[in-house]
Amino acid sequence: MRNCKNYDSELIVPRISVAADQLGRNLLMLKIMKYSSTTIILGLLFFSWNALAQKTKIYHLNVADTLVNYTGKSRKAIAINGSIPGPELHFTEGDTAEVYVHNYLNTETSIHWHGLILPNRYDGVPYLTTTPIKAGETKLFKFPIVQNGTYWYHSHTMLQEQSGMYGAIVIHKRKAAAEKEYTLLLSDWTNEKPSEVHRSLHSATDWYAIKKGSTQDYLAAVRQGHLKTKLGNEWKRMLAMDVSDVYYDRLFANGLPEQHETSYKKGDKVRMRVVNGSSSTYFWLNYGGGKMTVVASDGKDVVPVEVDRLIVGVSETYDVLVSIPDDKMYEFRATAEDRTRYTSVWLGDGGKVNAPVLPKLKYFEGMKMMNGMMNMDGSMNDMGMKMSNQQMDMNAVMYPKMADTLNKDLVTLNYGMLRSPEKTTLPDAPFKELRFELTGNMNRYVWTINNKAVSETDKIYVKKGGNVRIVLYNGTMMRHPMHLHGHFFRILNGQGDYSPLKNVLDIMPMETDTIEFAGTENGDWFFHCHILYHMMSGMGRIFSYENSQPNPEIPDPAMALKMLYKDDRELHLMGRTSLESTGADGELMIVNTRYKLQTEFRIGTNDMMGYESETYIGRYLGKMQFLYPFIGWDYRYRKDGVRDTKDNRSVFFIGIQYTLPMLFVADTRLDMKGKLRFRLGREDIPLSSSLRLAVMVNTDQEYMAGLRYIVTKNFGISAHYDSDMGSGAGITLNY
Ligand SMILES: [Cu+2]
Repeated sequence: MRNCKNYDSELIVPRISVAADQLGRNLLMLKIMKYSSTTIILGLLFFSWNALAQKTKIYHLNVADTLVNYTGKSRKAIAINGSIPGPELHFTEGDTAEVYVHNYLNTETSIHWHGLILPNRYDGVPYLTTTPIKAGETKLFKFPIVQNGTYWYHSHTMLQEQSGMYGAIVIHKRKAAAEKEYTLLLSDWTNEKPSEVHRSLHSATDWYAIKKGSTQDYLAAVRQGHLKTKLGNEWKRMLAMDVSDVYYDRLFANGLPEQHETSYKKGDKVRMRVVNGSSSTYFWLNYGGGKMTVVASDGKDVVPVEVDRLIVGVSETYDVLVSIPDDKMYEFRATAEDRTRYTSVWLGDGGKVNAPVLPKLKYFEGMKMMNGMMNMDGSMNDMGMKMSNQQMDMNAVMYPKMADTLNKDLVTLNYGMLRSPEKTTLPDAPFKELRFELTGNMNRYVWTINNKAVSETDKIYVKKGGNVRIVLYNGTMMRHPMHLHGHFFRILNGQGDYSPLKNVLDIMPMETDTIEFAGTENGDWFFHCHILYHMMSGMGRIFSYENSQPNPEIPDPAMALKMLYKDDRELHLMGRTSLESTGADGELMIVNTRYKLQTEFRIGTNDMMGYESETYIGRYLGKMQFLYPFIGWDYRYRKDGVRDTKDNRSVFFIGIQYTLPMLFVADTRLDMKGKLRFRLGREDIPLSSSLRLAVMVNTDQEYMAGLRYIVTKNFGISAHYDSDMGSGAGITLNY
């Protein structure tokens, strides 16, 4: 397994090849022009200019399964040309890219060229713009390179990106001053299967928070003097707030936790081309050798701005200049926003100079601020509505060092500081105006726009020659890096005619941001959150140009759309069972964006020996999904029981569940015999990092209290007291 930069692809074919027909044409032109020496010189100039300007650059990308071992455990991954990340692709503006993607996987794949302006059919979103590359197939992507800057490529199929299928793209300017540069592709790695990560996020486990030490439990609240904050938070029906969803085992700089580039000397200036190729990790960048000068974002130049730190959203790219002040080794550090890990590149040679360490987050401070901004219905109050362009980092209350007067002068980049060196005003054309509220529900891991997943909406039609303006409001508690394919948009950030151009907008919780772009293309283009698990949950929209030419890659558009909709229609399975001295109980659930099918069972082992089961299906309603009406079937048998009482019954029922303040669920149900039952309960009250309390009481005068100590993701020790079965202890398994 090789890491770091890898040029295998270029060993297979010549790195540069002037197209044969082009060469022929130039020679012919020379023959015609041989009559005067001036013409010959002009002809030669034309020849060389032409050859220079129209290089066809060929790459071969071999996508194949591989085994990696980053943590002492062997794991499956996907490599391109044998490496993770894949090879760094270099082009010069004006080249023609000719990339052959060979799929050696036994499943289909795709490659999306993130940030590149190219014909729709090569954009690489499977089924939407490009036919997926079937197992064993090769696909040619051939398109002109019409821009310069730092970009990247990655699979757009399912969760393949998380398995390592990404690489950097560097497009050089035609006339670029010589400079030292280093491409830094950041990524995240989990030892779990990406599909298991996705499933876990949709099941009601907070295992990743336990691993990260961010459960924000009651014990921690009491210890840190924040019991009132915690109670206020649960009163408003919020779960623990976190800045990231997934626990990662490693973070990588070009495929390794640490890189060294010792060739730089005192006085050197280096352009760091930073690509955030992670699936769901935001990175803070800081540097041990002084200030960083931001000179480009998402491939587009910006007026240089000096900062001490900046955050790179998932899928964003930034070019920053750093200098090597002495004959030492300086740390360029990328720290996960949740601060659980970091990865570094050491620049220069000599004694080590560390970048500043970012201390742990003070979650309860963030929670307190969130409490102040949240209404009871899960919406945000006026306090938050005025924020935009990363200018007020509400997470800053969680940064311990920000409180220090010593650090007051630290300059943190925000979007308001990005200014295009050239005017970016749009053509004089009518605007189509859209309002997107980013919506989501952390409890059920549902991520949507205007409370609708991709599969619940139609394409949004836009006119070629017209402009599109989108006002986005983030009503969720997480940031979302919203990416538009095939276009650059301007962020209206107060820079007027010089508003910066980007293809990713990182929008923080409660912010309102406005972007706009010119309708210059054809076909269908995806706009989505680039956090992989948010995208797969449906947080996106499709822009479709009216009267587009048919896309030869998509012969059956209706079927293709169905395939695309499959992503967020996925069903997730989860289950839990407790095996205790008094009996066994458990539940099995199948869920998707709106529906839940659940079955619960209890089997007793004592004198009250009997069993019961409840199976029901329902649909979650409303943006926050606090309401859940359902229909179901209740079966209960007790050896000594009397028929048609609470002890022996077999009935259909209808009911409704409602999530109350403090996250208690009120359950009211009416069975076909006219009996009304009411139940109040809550599972998973986080007493400490690993200890959970469950309580339940109902109108049949049954009650229950249980404790569960979480040992591993799938295993816990549990004990409970139950009005029917008495007290028992045992183990709990969950899936
Ligand atoms: Cu998102």
